[in-house]
Parts: sequence; C-alpha cells; structure tokens
Amino acid sequence: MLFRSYKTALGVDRAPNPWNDISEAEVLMVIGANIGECAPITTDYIWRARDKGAKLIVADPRFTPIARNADLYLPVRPGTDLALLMAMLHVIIRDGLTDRAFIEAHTTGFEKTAESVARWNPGRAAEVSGVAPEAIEKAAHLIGESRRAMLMHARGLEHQSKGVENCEAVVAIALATGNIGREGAGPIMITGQGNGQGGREHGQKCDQLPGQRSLTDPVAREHVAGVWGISPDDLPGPGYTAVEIMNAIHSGEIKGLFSICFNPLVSLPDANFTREALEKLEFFGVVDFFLSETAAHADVVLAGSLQEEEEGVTANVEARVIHIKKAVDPPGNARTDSSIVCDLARRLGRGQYFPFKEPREIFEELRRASQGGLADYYGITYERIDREMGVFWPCPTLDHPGTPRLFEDGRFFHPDGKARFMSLTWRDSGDPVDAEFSIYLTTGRVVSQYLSGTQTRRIGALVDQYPEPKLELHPRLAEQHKISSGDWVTVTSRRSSITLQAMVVRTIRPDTVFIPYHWPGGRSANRLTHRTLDPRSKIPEYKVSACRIEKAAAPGGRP
Ligand SMILES: Nc1nc2c(c(=O)[nH]1)N[C@H]1C(S)=C(S)[C@@H](COP(=O)(O)OP(=O)(O)OC[C@H]3O[C@@H](n4cnc5c(=O)[nH]c(N)nc54)[C@H](O)[C@@H]3O)O[C@H]1N2
Ligand SMILES: Nc1nc2c(c(=O)[nH]1)N[C@H]1C(S)=C(S)[C@@H](COP(=O)(O)OP(=O)(O)OC[C@H]3O[C@@H](n4cnc5c(=O)[nH]c(N)nc54)[C@H](O)[C@@H]3O)O[C@H]1N2
Ligand SMILES: [Mo]
Repeated sequence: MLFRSYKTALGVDRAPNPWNDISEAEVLMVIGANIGECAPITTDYIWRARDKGAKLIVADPRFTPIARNADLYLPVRPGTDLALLMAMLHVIIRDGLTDRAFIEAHTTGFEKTAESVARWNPGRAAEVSGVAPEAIEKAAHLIGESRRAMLMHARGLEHQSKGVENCEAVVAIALATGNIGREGAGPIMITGQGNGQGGREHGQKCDQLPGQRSLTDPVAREHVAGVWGISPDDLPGPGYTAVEIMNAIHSGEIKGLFSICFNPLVSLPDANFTREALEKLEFFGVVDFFLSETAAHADVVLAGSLQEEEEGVTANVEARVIHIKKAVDPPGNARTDSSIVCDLARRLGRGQYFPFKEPREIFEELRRASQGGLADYYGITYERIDREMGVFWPCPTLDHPGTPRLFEDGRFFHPDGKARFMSLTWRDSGDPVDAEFSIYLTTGRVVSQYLSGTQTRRIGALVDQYPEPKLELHPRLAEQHKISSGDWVTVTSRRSSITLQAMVVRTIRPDTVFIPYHWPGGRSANRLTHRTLDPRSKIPEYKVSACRIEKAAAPGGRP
C-alpha cells in the first residue's frame, strides 16, 4: 500500500511528473533514495539537470554515489526525516517563501499544517535529525526560492513507521511553494519493482479494485462486478497486507496460503517470525521459477515464468503503460504465470470467469474494468502503446492523448479539485535506540544484488562482486569496538542476531550501521528488523531498528 500520502493529499497515487521533467528542474532534492545503485536510469536524468546548472540536495544517512555530486548533503539520522522536512517547511513559511496565490486557489488545510510545524525550528530539528540548522535553512531556501524544484524520494523515506507522514511532508513542501503541476516542478516517488506502479493500481493491494478504485466504494464494486459478470456481493472486503498475513497465520486465523512472486522469508521483517508462520501453515502453495527459500517450505511448487517468457503490459515508474514482449518460451514444464492462474480458476470451478487464451485478452478486460477509475486505461491499446512508445494514464478515451503530467490545470483529483495539506505530527520509531541497543541499523540494497536475491545470487559475476552481506560502519564506531574491515561482527537486535563481516567506510553516519538484505538464513538482515508498520500504509519499518555490535569469531563452517 505504497502511496497513501499522495492519495490523501493529491487524490491519486502516481508520480505527478514524467521523468523528462527531472532534467528541467533547477533544484532537485533526493530523499532516501540510493539513485546511483538502485535507479541508474534516473541518474542520467539528474546528470542532465546538473549539466544545465541545477542544484542537488541529498538527504541520506549514507553518503551514496549520487551524494558525491550534491551541492548540499544532509546526513539525516535514520527515521528522523519528518523533523528535517517539518523544519524546512517552518523556514519556508517563516521567511515568506510560500506561494500564497497557489495555496489559496488550489489547496485546503494550509493553516493546520503551518500550525503543526510552528514549533519545529531548525535548532529543534537539528537535535532530532543530526542535520545542522544552517543546512536545513539552506535546503529550505533553495527549494522555496525556485519555481522549478522537484523532491524525489524512495524507500529510505517510506520504510518507516511514519512513512506516510514523511511523504505528506514532502508533498506539503511542494504545495506550499507552488512546485507542482508544471515542467520541472513536483514531488515524485521513485517506485521500485518493475511493475510496482501497475501492481498498486489494479488490485495487488488488498483494499483495491482495478483502476485504483477502493474495494469499499459501492459504486466501484458495482462497476467492476459488472465487468466481471458477478454480483457486487460476491466481492470480498479489504484483506490483509503482507505482514498482517503472517500475524494472522500465527493467530490461527489463516491456515492456507498461495503465493506468487513473493519470497517473504527473505523480504519480510522479523524473519524468524515469518519462518514460524510458514511452518504452521496447513497448506502452502507457491508459484516461482526458482526454488526460493520460501518455496522450500511449500507443499506444492508450480514452475512459473520470467518476465522474458511472457508478453504483457506493465506501468513503469512514470505511470507510462508499456508493452513487454516475450523473448523466449518457458523451459521444460514451466508455464506462464497467467495460464497457471487461469487454470487454477478452472480447477476451482470458476473457469467461466477466466476464459483468457492470451494476456492481451486480460488487458482488454482490464481496460473496461479500469474505465472511469483514477487509473483509467480505457483509451490505451496495444497498438497505441507500440506506436506512441507507451501511454500515460489517465487515458479515458481512444482519442485522449494520455496524461504525462498531472494537475497542469491546477485541479487535483479530489471532488473539490483542491489538494489537501495534512497536519504533521512527530513520533519516534517503533524500535527506538536505548542504552543496550544504542546503534541505528538501517537496511537496503547494493547495486549487484536484486531484492530477495533469488536471481542475482545465482549469477556468478554478480556474486563475485558482492558474495555476502557486509556490515557497513564508520571508522569511529569501528574503533570504539576494535573492529577492522574483514573482521567478523555479531549484530544483535531485540529480535535476533546475525554474524557477518565488517566493511569500514567513511560514507555512513557514525551512529548508524547498514546491512543489505538480499540474503537468507543466518545472513538475513531481516532476522534483525521488526514488525512495526506504518498504521496507514502498513509498510514495515525496514529502515530503522536499534542494535548493538560486537567483534566475533568466524561462524562455524564459514571462512
Ligand atoms: N541494484 C538494485 N536495484 C534495485 C533494487 C535492488 O534490489 N537492487 N530494488 C528495486 C526496488 S523493489 C526498490 S523499492 C528500489 C529501492 O531503491 P532505494 O529506496 O533507493 O534503495 P534502498 O537501499 O532501499 O534505500 C535507499 C536509501 O535510503 C537510505 N536510508 C536509510 N534509512 C534512511 C532514513 O531514515 N532516511 C533517509 N532519508 N534515508 C535513509 C539508505 O542509506 C539508502 O541509501 O530499488 C529498485 N532497484
Ligand atoms: N530489510 C529489508 N527488507 C526489505 C526491503 C528493505 O529495503 N530492507 N525492501 C522491501 C521491498 S521495497 C521490496 S519490493 C520487497 C521485495 O520482496 P519480494 O517481492 O518478496 O522479493 P523478490 O525478490 O522480488 O521476490 C519475489 C519472488 O518472486 C520470484 N519471481 C520474480 N519474478 C517472477 C515472475 O515473473 N513470476 C513468478 N512466478 N515469480 C517471480 C523470485 O524468484 C522470488 O522468489 O522486499 C522488501 N524487504
Ligand atoms: Mo521495492
């Protein structure tokens, strides 16, 4: 449930700008995004802006490759972005850098937000976030004085138990300075997975119907049920999110699970808890193309397909709908994912609703199901996608050009056409540091591994680059614990502990350690993370845990 904040503030969950806009910006702020390693194509857009003189601000507890070119680097303490952003908004308001005319014509709730940041002066935010007050002032002025500022964020900002507020604060800064709905101006999220955008438009989220419609909206239920040829009463209500499913298995409420494209044993927080849940299931079915660590717990594994083995449509990071063509057939007994789903429906006695022979027929149904919704695909066809190099939604009719940039007419997607300022409230993370667990642990990615690693841990050249997870820590912290690069270190959190090798680097805050999460078992960062969720988006707080470290002997059986 990724972008609850955009839905609440702007009425729609989508990056408002096409990526071309990045190179037209005068000021770019990158918050919690390791662009160089995780979004290399986006890096190129930033370079183009830099070539034209754009200023770059980067907020990250780690001095990532993109930060090397920043005009202003803000070394924010994990989980404290909200303090930083509230203080930036405070300065923007205090110093008269708001766009009053825009706020009055196109938004509601500004006074509430202004009141909520009134006490967040840069001095107070500096104490919480570790970013110098002068740097906060400078960032606020760079953005507030520009008519072409973009704020770009990824999981560093969002994997927090106040991730929704964090994003609301980013959107509030854009709205307050009128930096939205124009070329080179806007807040954007850098969506991660290949079809991460499309997935959250059409029902991968457990509270949704196609077209970014709500499962609790009677009109939406009526429309979609009509397209599917069923009664609205046959549609269930909102279900559980990923971590909630594991909780419900533990409590005995869920006894059977069928999963496609999901490796929760590696990717969900508190991995021991996830393993216990999978062991408890009475039935567990998995569709994957590799026997993942999770699939090893399954009663039945069905061999599915890679993206390259099946044609179909996805929505990219910009909400541009594109067509992926098939390159090869699935090998051996493997089958395309869509044919597996349709066949399952037939075996379950519901084949009449899944008469599809190829993905294109599914897309034709999706066009109708999404019609009239926020993510309206009705005007998008295979022919148009191929001819126009993709089409941006909303695209309600066949002669509609699609919508690369949202809100150009100053209308937002709420019924009154106005964007909403949300009131912002500070709270601590769900696993706070204390005397015993005094170090911040944050987790994420390295360039040569991908997600839960099922694919990249099998590719020799990538394994050679980064064979095992390493603990990144600052020389000062390393010295306190008598640790050198290559030493084995045991990292312990309130859940569990793992032992891995140290990598002493100057590119991280001295109060923080970083572990990439691409490995299973005793090498899994997620043995250490906790299950606190953002109460609205239900995204886990992967980016902030408390831990302690101690030098260790090499673990048994490992060099
Ligand atoms: N090579 C590679 N590329 C990928 C992926 C991959 O696994 N490997 N995965 C894809 C997917 S699904 C996604 S979601 C994206 C993720 O892309 P990103 O979000 O860019 O990657 P992460 O490593 O999760 O975290 C981003 C940054 O957040 C910082 N960070 C940690 N805690 C905080 C904090 O409290 N505040 C702030 N401001 N920053 C913090 C980390 O130091 C890190 O540099 O990448 C996509 N691209
Ligand atoms: N600690 C920590 N944990 C994290 C994160 C973090 O930053 N820190 N990041 C989180 C994020 S942003 C993400 S997106 C998740 C990802 O979490 P997951 O979605 O669980 O991880 P993936 O590696 O994408 O794996 C999905 C599984 O699907 C399989 N698969 C891939 N493509 C296909 C396909 O086309 N068809 C089929 N049938 N199977 C396929 C893969 O082999 C793999 O076993 O991890 C999250 N977990
Ligand atoms: Mo992701």
